[in-house]
Order: sequence, then C-alpha cells, then structure tokens
Amino acid sequence: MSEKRLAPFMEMAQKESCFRPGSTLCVDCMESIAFQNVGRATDNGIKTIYTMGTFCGEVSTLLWPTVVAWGRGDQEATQFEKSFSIIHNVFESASTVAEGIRDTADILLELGALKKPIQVVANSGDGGALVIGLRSLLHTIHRRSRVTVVVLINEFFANTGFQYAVTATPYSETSTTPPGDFIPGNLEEPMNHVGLALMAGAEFVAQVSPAFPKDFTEACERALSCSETAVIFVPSPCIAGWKFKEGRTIELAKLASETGLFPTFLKEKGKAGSLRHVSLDSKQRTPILRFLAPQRRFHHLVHEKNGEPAVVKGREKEVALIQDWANRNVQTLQRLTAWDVA
Ligand SMILES: Cc1ncc(C[n+]2csc(CCOP(=O)(O)OP(=O)(O)O)c2C)c(N)n1
Ligand code: SF4
Repeated sequence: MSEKRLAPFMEMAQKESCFRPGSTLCVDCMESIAFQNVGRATDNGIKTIYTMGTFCGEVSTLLWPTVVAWGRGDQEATQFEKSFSIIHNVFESASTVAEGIRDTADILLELGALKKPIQVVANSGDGGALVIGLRSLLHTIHRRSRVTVVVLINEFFANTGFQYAVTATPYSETSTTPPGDFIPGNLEEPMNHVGLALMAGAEFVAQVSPAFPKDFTEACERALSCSETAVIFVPSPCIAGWKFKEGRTIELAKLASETGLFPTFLKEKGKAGSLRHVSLDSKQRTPILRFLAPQRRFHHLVHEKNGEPAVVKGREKEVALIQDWANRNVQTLQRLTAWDVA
C-alpha cells in the first residue's frame, strides 16, 4: 500500500482505544473489533462519555470488579480531554441516557461549571436499539440531540439466547424461529433501520463494518463532528449464533456488504450519500449463497461442499426469495442516498 493511502490508518493506529484487553466476548466476535476502532476514533482530544444498554458488548466487558475492559486517561487526573467514562443503563435506554448527559453537560458548560466540552456516544445491540429500544432511539434522533449512537447488528438478542430480532435475514434460524418441515425459519423481512433513522431526522447515518476500516474510520469521524444526532449501524458477525468456523468473521462481514444484505452506506443530511462495497448491477453482485453457506443458521437451506455452496433440495424457492430481498434492499438504500428529510 502506498504511503499516502496508509497515512489515515497510521494516524488512527497511533490513537489510544478506550477498549482494553480482558473482555469475555467470544473469540472472533466482531463487537470487540468494532469497540477497538470506535475507541480509537474517540481519542480526538475531547472527553468521551459512553452509555451502554445491556447486550453482549456490555455483559461481556463490564462485570466489576472481575471484568472491566474499558478505560482511558485514568492514570493522571490532568488527562481530562483523553479520559473516558462509561455508564451502564437499562437495556432499551442507551440513547435516552446519552441525551440526558448531553443536555446536562451543555447546561454546565453554559453556566461555567464545566470548563471543557465532552462528546457522548450511546452503544446498544440491535435488540436494544431497534426492537425494545426503538422508541428511545427515534426520539433522541427526533430531538436532534448531539450524540453519536452506535448499534451493533448481529440479527439476534444474542446474550439472552439468540431470539429473533427485526434485523434477522429472512429464513434464518433463531431460537424463536426454528426451521422445521413446515416453517423454514424466520418468515419476516428485516425492518429498514437505515431509512427509519434518516426519516426521524438524523444528521448522519452510516452502515459500516470494521472489515472495511477506511469507511469505518470515516463514519466515526464524521459522526463525532455532527451538531445533531449521528447513527452508525455496525453489521456484526456473531460466531456463536451464526455458527461459522473460527477465522471467518471478516470474510462474512465483507460478504454481508457485497451481497447487498448489509451494504456499506454513508449519508449526511443535505449531501449526496454513497453506497459502497456492493455492485449496483444485480448481475454483477456477489450471490447471497456465498454469505449463507458458511453459517449453520442457514443449513436447512444451503451447505458448503468442497468450499462451494450447494442449495438443499426443495429449498430453492426460499433461497431465491432471500436473493430477491437482498436485491430490493440495495435498490432501497440506493434511493436513500439521494433522500433528505424535509
Ligand atoms: C427491559 C428489559 N427487557 C429485557 C431484558 C433482558 N435482556 C437483556 S439483554 C437482552 C438482549 C440484548 O439483545 P441485543 O440488544 O440485540 O444485544 P446482543 O445480546 O445481541 O449483543 C435482553 C432481552 C432487560 N435486561 N431489560
Ligand atoms: S454471542 Fe455473538 S455477539 Fe455475543 S459475544 Fe459471542 S459472538 Fe459476540
């Protein structure tokens, strides 16, 4: 890689993440990679306050006093700008609590009781932000609160036993949509979370994966510089629930974008957005079979034989319907790159 292309990575690599070793997240969990990177992006000279709902990323990183995988700038009292604080809130309220912190800090700054600015980041799983906590998320966006909301999407309520979430791929196996002879897994199409965030009025909406580090870094930096709500959705392969072999996390995250199931998307209010790492021509697009076959949650539909995907006899219709959903998803997101709230 040329020096010019390496420069942004070098700069980011030299920053200090607020996510430290010692978590009990599964090996190969995408959430730990996302935390490392969001953590580095927040080392930008402004104190960070994080709110966290209950989800894998919280229960596996914050079990004081045995597991505490977060912290920065706590060695010296003078490191206010570098420092990082974290609040664990009830499951569905990460963005509401973040909003409260934002308002309180703004009032204290105005009164002179707080001398330096802070930045606020809310962090949840898709269950916490898009299912049980959807009201909290949409109202924070609607109030234009100056916070960054990061939503990890693994398509389940993972830490309570892999129950269905509204982001689940059609016909996937979850513990509440088990495939059988008559019902081939989850029958619902996913909710349009990107569209909802835009329509509620978010200043910046992104769907980015740490598998594409340049886009991920760009999204974090743009979100943290917003004057209203920014939302970053992070599609996150979950080894325990998706049931794939160790070492395939990044490959699956890339395929999630390239197949059109979770394409990389960046859109700032009033500006043209972009759809990346997915072909806009459906004939050129990576077939969804490549994404489905390595995961045992789709084994009632497709298997991997000698490294190649093979559709289970009698399940051609379901596979075609997933492909159709992916194609429509790309068309919808492409339209949204040119859409702005009135
Ligand atoms: C109000 C409330 N309802 C339910 C729960 C139980 N609960 C804790 S975490 C969780 C699922 C979290 O799912 P998600 O946000 O998708 O994160 P993941 O575990 O997948 O990382 C549930 C149902 C709770 N703690 N509080
Ligand atoms: S269950 Fe899934 S989301 Fe939770 S820690 Fe393991 S891999 Fe990560």
